[in-house]
Amino acid sequence: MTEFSQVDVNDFLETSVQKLNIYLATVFAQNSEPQKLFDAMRYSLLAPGKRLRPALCLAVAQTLGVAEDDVISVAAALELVHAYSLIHDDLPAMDNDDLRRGQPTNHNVFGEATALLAGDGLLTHAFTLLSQPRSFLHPEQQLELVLCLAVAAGPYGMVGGQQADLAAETQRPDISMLRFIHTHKTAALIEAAVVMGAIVGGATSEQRTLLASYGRHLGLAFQIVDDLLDVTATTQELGKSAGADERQHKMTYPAAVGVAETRKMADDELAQALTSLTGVGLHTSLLVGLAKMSVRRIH
Ligand code: GRG
Repeated sequence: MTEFSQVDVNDFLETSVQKLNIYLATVFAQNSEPQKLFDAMRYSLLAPGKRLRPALCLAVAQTLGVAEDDVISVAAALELVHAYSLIHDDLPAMDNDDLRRGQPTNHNVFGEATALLAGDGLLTHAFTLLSQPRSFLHPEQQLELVLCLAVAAGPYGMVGGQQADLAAETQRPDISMLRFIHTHKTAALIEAAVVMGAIVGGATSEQRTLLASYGRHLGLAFQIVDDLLDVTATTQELGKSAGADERQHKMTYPAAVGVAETRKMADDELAQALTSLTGVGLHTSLLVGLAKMSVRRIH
């Protein structure tokens, strides 16, 4: 296994995103019916996202010596769940956003009913991808992958975090509530991405615990930076409406403690993510590079 420099991390991301995009384009067979539903799913799934969650899954699997072809369907399942969450998050009943990934939101193009169904279709199809027989995965591993993703995406993870986020809109800033929201709404799926790479790679339970901690802290840092960028970046840079958190009275760290303190909190989560990697007994420079990049991002 190789050590990765910063340039190699960029190369890894570029190559992975390209391969993921090619794979994602094949997830739904051409000419599937009803056409409007498949168009709506593809519209959001293939829109230019950062592909952080599947890239992390690929990176952990690669760090454990797994060939990319043996993990790409697992990585893709994570992106399907993420795309579903974005479609539903943008709905009028949720954040009511008009722009996502630089293009009009799903419900603005296909209507609310189809956007709901497109989200449902992406979520359920993720589990089809995970449970289809695969020669390179043991059925027990597949069951673990299904369980890991279901827990992370469901009421004990992302959906629970989203409910808490909605409830917090009318409440005064509260740091422990913010941590609950970030841990569930965002970090749960990012942690799952890392753990799923570890499951495919046959990591030991000690390695899995350390990698899970890396993923959780990286996920927390990622959401803190997301809140910061909402205040500091432009709509064009973000590909979604800047300043939306303030308009929607969201509970965020910049609103609670200011920009400078929030930046320190992101750096602290990054440091904890990196500390988790020490002792994992693997060449972790790719994972270190990806964590640093996710926190120093500008969109
Ligand atoms: C069940 C009706 C129903 C809705 C669920 C669970 C849910 C809706 C929404 C999840 C919450 C959510 C969207 C969290 C935000 C996480 C986040 C920072 C998203 C943006 O991720 P990026 O920056 O986006 O990785 P790209 O577009 O680059 O993939």
